Amino acid sequence: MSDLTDQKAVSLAAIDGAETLDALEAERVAALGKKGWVSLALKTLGGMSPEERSAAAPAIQAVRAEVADAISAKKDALEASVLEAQLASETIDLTLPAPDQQVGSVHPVSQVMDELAEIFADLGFAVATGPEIEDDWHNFTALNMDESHPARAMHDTFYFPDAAPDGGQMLLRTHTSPVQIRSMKEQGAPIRIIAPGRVYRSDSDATHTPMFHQVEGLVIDRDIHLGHLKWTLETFFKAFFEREDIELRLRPSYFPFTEPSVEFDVGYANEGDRRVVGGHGDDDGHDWMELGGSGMVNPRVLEFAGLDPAEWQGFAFGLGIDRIAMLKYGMNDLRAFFDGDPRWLAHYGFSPFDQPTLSAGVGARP
Ligand code: FA5
Repeated sequence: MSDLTDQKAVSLAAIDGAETLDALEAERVAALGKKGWVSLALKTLGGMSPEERSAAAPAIQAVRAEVADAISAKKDALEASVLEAQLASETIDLTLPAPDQQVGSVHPVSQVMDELAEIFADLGFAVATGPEIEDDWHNFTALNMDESHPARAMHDTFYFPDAAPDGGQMLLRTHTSPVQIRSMKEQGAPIRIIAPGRVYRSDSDATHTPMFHQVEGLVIDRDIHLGHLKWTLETFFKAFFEREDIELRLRPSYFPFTEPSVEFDVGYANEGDRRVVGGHGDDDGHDWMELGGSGMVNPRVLEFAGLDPAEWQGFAFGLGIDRIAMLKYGMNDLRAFFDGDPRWLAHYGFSPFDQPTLSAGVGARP
């Protein structure tokens, strides 16, 4: 028994002197492990008579409990000192600026699409979509441009070798106007939609790119006239540019799918190399910029789309989204929009957290 007392004293001293968790673990194995001295002492109980065992067991169990308690207390103390050392060495300076976080930015075209959807939603317009790979019939024929129509030449585009379901050609759509046909065929009348999206033409200079964006507008009802068109466009541009002094000029024009047809221009001032929207285009230092085409939907188009022109009429418009983005946010070369240069996007992009809302003003603050 005195052996046990000696071993206990040695072991408790070693536990107390352990400087690391590893050293403490070694002491635990030496005492309480399978071949540790406490375990061996417990094994000797097996060879004793019941009387001897009940006399010896309490002392051995007491030693075991004392050693186990000492190990657990030392473990807590060592862990606490490790934590303290860590806290002392890893100080946090709360006065330092926060590290830069890489947040992506919203492309101006996406931003402007969100802005216009917000404004037109307020005017009661739903958003419609159509395929970018379109068939000849929806892109041209149903819009009153038959195969020999010269207006097709102005929409030179990219054709696919595969035939369309009706035997015609498949092509990259040249405008968003085919969505007019698809929406009228699907929904019938009355109808009030906008259709923003990508369109393609073989065009390339500072104000024309082979891929660009348009938004189509279509209103079909029983008593719609050009006055509604002008009010809708003017109301839209005032909300979009967040200015009351927007002057819109409607110019007679020609589109096969509208009759009468008008192009609409907006007045702007040249300030340095920037064009600032607002004012009358004929005033000093001002000019007009064409933003899109429009008109009353041609009765032949209504017939192609399955509507009776004796009952229904309406207006349609199409405008260049990239153009109005340039005008609102001050870019001067359209080609840079689609170069994919991250520096351009860092400069002109918008915060993804800046959602356009009518109540806060639809415009993003770069
Ligand atoms: C059309 O595409 C007609 N579908 C618009 C329309 C719709 C008229 C409904 C009547 C009724 P246009 O080809 O003019 O029209 O193009 C409309 C606008 O798209 C132009 O005013 C211009 O803002 C923009 N646009 C045209 N070509 C390009 C291009 N290559 N790059 C960038 N923007 C372009």
